[in-house]
Amino acid sequence: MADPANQSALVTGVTGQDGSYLVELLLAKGYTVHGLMRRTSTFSTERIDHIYQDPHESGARLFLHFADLTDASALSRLLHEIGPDEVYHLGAQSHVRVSFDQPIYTADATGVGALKLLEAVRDYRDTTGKTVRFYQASSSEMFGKVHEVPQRETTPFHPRSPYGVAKVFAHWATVNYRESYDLHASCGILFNHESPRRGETFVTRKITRAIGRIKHGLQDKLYLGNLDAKRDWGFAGDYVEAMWLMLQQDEPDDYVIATAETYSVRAFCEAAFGRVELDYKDFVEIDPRYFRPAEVDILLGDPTKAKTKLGWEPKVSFDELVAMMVDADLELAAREKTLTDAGHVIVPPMGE
Ligand code: NAP
Ligand code: G4F
Repeated sequence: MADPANQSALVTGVTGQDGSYLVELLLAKGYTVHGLMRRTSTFSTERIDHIYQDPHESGARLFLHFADLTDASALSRLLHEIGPDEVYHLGAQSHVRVSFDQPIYTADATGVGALKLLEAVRDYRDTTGKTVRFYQASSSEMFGKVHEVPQRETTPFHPRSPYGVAKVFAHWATVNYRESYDLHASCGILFNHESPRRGETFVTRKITRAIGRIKHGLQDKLYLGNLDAKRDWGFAGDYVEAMWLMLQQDEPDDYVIATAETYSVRAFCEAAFGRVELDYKDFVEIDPRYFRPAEVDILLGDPTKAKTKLGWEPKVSFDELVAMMVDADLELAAREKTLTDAGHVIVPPMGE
C-alpha cells in the first residue's frame, strides 16, 4: 500500500455530505486533497469550512477548485493540473424526487458526468503514464423494484427514477472502463447513509430537523410522503471508510455497503420523535406532493463481500444514528430560537 502522506486525491462533490466526511478521513491519513466544487451564488462550503478555515492544520493540505461535472474540458484540465493518485467521484444531482423534475439534467450531471470524468482520468493516465485509482459513487437506488431481498452485488438492477437510471449508466461506464482500459476503477453500491450533515431535503434529516424546531416552538407540523417505504440506513462517517478501502485493494471491484437492517420511514419517525418523548402521530401529516411517480419500496443490503474482502463493517447502529441526528438538530434549533427571540427572521427549511 502506498504511503498516504505522499498521496493526493481529487474529490468531486466535496461540498456534499459524503465529501465532507471523506475529506476529513483523507486529511487525517496524511493525503493532500483537492476538492471539485461548482460555482453557486451563495456559499456552499458550510460542511467543510471547519477544515478549510484552519490553514495551520490539515486545512493546509485541502485545495478547492471550481468546475462543473457537465464541463468535460474543465474536468480534463483539472486532472492534468492536479495529477491525483486517487479520484473519488461523489458529485451528482443526488435527489431522487427532484430527478423526476429534472431528468435530463440528472442524466447529464449524474450519468454522463461520470463518463466525462472517466475519460479525463483515462486521458491523463495515457498521456502521463501515471496510475490513477477511481471510485464511483454507485447507489442502492439502482436496485429499484428489487428482484431479491437482500440485495447483493449480483442482484439485477431495475431503477425506478431518472436518478437511478443515471446511476446505472455511471456504474456500467465505470465497469466498462475497468474492463476495456485496465483502469483501477471500483464502484461502491452504497445504501442510504445519513448524518447530522445530511441534506435537509432527504427524509431522515427532514424529520430530525423538524423535531428540533417543534421542540423549540419554531414549527407545528411535519409534512411527509410515503411512510411505508423501507430503507437500509447507515452512518455516512462509516461509509466513507469503505470508499477508501476499495481504492487500497490490489484489484478493483464492486461492493455493496449496507447495514443489513431495514426500517420504514414510519419506524424512523417513531424512533426520532421517541428520542424527545413525543408521538410522531401528533405532528406528522401526509402531503401527496412528496409521493414519487414510482417508488422504491424496500432496500436491504447484504454487505458480506465488503466484510470478507475489505474487512469493513458498520460501527454506528440505527438507534445511535437516530440519536446523533436528533441531538444535533436540537442544538441547531436552540441556536435558531435564540436568534428568533432576538428579532432575526429565520426562514423555515423547505422539504422535498
Ligand atoms: P450530496 O450531499 O447531495 O452532495 C452532492 C455533491 O455533488 C455536492 O457537493 C454538490 O454540490 C455536487 N454537485 C451536484 N451537481 C454538481 C455539478 N453539476 N457539478 C459539480 N458538482 C455537483 O450527496 P451525498 O449524500 O454526499 O452523496 C454523495 C454521492 O453518493 C452522490 O453521488 C450520491 O448520488 C451518492 N449516493 C449517496 C447515498 C446516500 O445515501 N447519501 C447513497 C448512495 C449513493 P453543491 O453543494 O453545490 O450542491
Ligand atoms: O431520504 P430520501 O429522499 O432518499 P432516497 O430516495 O432513498 O435516496 C437517497 O438514497 C439513495 C440510496 O438508495 C441515494 F442514492 C440518493 O442519492 C439519496 O441519498 O427518501 C427515502 C424514502 C423514500 O421512499 C421517500 O418516498 O423516504 C420517502 N419519503 C417520505 N416522505 C420522503 C418524504 N422522502 C423525502 N425526501 N421527503 C419526504 O417528505
